[in-house]
Amino acid sequence: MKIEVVTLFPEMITGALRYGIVGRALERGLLTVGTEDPRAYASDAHRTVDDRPYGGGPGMVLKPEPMLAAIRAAHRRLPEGSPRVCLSAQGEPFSQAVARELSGLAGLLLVAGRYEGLDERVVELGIDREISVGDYVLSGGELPALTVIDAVARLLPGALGDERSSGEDSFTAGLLDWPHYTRPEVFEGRAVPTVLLSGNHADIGRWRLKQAVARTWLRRPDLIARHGLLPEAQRLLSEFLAAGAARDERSRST
Ligand code: 9D3
Repeated sequence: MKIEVVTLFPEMITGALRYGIVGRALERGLLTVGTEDPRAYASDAHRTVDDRPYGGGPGMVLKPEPMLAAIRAAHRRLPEGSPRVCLSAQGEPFSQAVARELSGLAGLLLVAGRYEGLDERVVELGIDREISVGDYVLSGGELPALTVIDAVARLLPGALGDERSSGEDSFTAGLLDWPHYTRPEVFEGRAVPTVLLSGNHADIGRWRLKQAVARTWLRRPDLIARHGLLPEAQRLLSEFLAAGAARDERSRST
């Protein structure tokens, strides 16, 4: 897969991609990431890329000429038909489903804005799709672009070791993860749950699924509303809730 990022801060992108799974995917040639700096297309001696907003008000807007020139230059290096995606707080919410969709592409252009963002005519002429990474205010599109690259890269075939798989199994799809433990067996007075030392893999599997379902129910009920629960997960959640009700009943009388 080939990705190009249009950004005023290319080193934010290249610097962050050297590490971990994405770094290895780049080394293995599963992925290439190039950058294009709109400042290279600024026409004046000061290399100006921003200007005051028509209509007044605070903040600056990215000038259209250098921005569209950079988008077109980067897009020409990508396979025909590669979508041009702008990272924007006004975009559709990023999700694992969007990451999966993008990971199937041969090429992807990401445009990171700064200041108040792009001139709307650049969006009309040079952008196919807008993506947001969540409902909070960032200072630019670079960290969102890196988020998209990271989520997409780990889905590319060969990006994870053969031992790991990016696809969740059907039992844990749409659930939060269960708690993890490693040595020592007791740490600062806190013991590892005994079931994990039992060697009984059926019991361990049920315990993990129960933990995952309980956590999801407590922390992210929206995920359960969206994905539903398989009968086995539903049964384990009922057990968890019944144990809680039983505990509440006991503590009421003590
Ligand atoms: C007048 C209000 N503006 C600033 C407080 C709005 C605004 C402009 C530019 C808000 C954020 C930004 C920069 N953000 C992004 O480029 C961005 C973003 C984000 O802020 N949140 C979530 N996802 C994204 S994707 C790109």
